[in-house]
Amino acid sequence: MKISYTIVRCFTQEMKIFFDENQLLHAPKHEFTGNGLKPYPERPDRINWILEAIEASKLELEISKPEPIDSSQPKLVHTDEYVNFLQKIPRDLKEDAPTMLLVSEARNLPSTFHGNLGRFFFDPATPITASAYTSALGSVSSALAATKDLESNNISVALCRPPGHHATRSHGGGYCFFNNVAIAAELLNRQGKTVSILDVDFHHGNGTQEIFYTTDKVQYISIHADPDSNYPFFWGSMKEIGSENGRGFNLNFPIENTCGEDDYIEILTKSIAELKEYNADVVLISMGFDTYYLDPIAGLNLDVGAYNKMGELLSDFNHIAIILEGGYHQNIGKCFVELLRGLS
Ligand code: Q9C
Ligand code: ZN
Repeated sequence: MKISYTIVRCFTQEMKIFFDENQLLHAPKHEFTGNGLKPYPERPDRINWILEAIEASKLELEISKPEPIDSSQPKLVHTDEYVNFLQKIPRDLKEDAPTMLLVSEARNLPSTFHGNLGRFFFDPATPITASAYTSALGSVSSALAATKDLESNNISVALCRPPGHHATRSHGGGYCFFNNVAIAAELLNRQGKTVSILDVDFHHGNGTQEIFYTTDKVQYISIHADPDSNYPFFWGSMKEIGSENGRGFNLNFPIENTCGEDDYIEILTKSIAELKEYNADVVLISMGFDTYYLDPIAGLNLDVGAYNKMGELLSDFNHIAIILEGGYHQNIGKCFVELLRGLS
């Protein structure tokens, strides 16, 4: 037991953080919120906040550029027509979002980009820019590089931005285009490995849940704010346990918005017991920091110390990759550093 603990520590020293500069290109200005336009919270600055905090910390970490990928990787989980649509975003597009969502069968398929947006997004609050495809592909490449790195290291990190866990097979939404964690899990499955995904973003990862709903090769566990009153509303209840072969391999833990750190850690501890029982070859963490108490769009009552505890609890696992999802306050840098300290 002592030995494996020492190994984890020693690998932590060589922990690699993957990030591609293309991920910074997608920078919409506004988000439609239902009661007006607000500044877009999912900003490129989020990555800089994290990198600056890592630099200021005394942690020895290596920032690495991932290998470039092409459209065949997102197509491992997304439909060809969705990926092709994003690949063909007009180069002169400034910023756009659907003004109508297709919810029943279309009798006319429009020829324009704007007209088609409503076919490929499930909310009007995910603005698209000319760089969305390039940035989303960069984000996937970071997730894939981090999972590949687990062949030689115990822990790795992918600074994914744009995030991914809301993206379904055929639709973007919730600031997400390609489901980074799902693409990584699918690739691992195809290599014969089982995967657990623990999603600790404030919001339920509806995309990830749906992609693996009928398989027992990926266990999906999510702790998130109760969808009865929080985005994404239509998914995330405890009743959603998976179906067919996947029955019992989907676990949702909805929590009250007022939930404090002790309650949160208790549910996290329960989730970790479930992960241990499933005993996957690889554990992927959909890591959201929008549970932080100052988060501008969400927020539970977690302070920086909670992320240190989270890291400590997760340091028990042998092949674990941290995949960034949400978190919109400047202090996500500090939260990230605490998570890494806990893991090491
Ligand atoms: N007033 C992620 O954290 N809008 N996506 C919520 C809140 C959408 C969040 C509005 C939130 C999506 C990855
Ligand atoms: Zn979120």
